[in-house]
Amino acid sequence: MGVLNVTPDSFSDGGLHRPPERALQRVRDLLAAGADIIDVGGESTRPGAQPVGEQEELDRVLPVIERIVRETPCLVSVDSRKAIVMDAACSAGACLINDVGALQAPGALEVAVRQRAAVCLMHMQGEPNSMQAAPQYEDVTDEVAEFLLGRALQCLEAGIAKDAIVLDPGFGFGKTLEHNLRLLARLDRIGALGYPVLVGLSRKSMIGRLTGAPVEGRLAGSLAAALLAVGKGARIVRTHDVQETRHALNIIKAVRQAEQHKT
Ligand code: HH2
Repeated sequence: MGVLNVTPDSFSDGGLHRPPERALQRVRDLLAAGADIIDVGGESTRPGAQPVGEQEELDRVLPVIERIVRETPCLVSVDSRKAIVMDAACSAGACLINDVGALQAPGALEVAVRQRAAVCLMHMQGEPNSMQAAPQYEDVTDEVAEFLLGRALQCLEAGIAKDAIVLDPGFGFGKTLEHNLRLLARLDRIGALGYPVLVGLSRKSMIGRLTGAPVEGRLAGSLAAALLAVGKGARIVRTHDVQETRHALNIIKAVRQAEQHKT
């Protein structure tokens, strides 16, 4: 999953892809680099981010989604917490709702059902503008797993198909470095819930903390984290660096295939 933020303030690509023409070029580059899904976001959820109004978010994402759907063959995901944005994005052709709020906002679940969209349910403790202040858990993996399972069951009850649900532990969303590491170490526990797992580790501050690198120097750390996550069962990797991630994943794929041919 390649990231396309059409925001002025995203932590790593803010302001880069705002005019639709530039966003389209970015999409073409991401597809050529091997992305299967493009995740379009119009509101930054980085720690401390300020919320964006509905109309502003719609104005940011809709023209881009419309053009991607019209002009490229890719699957579009909309990264939003607002029901009205999810609805308009799906009507414009997005097929996956990626919600860091796990469809808890009023009307969000109903939109996903009505639009027959696939959904990515992410765990977050608190809200982006305050979530990193003092995150606390008894056992982060158990709590995240319990939350995600509960949300998945709500989706099933509402009529979303089981194979249209993806779970994401939400690295960096209301979690300390230790929480993130613990979650990554025990990611197989999230996979054991029976749904595909998506991870978003790309360039995040946990990588910066472990390497000392600024945002633009976090590629190697991000790749290592992505490979670890896939080794522990992650099925979708959300990344800003599609080509490099695809290359790294090719190695895992080849080794897995070799494992099956025991000659
Ligand atoms: N992380 C970000 C945004 N959306 N969605 C999912 N499912 N999982 C994630 O880990 C995730 C996400 C934050 O990264 P980014 O979009 O690059 O930054 P910003 O929120 O500043 O736009």
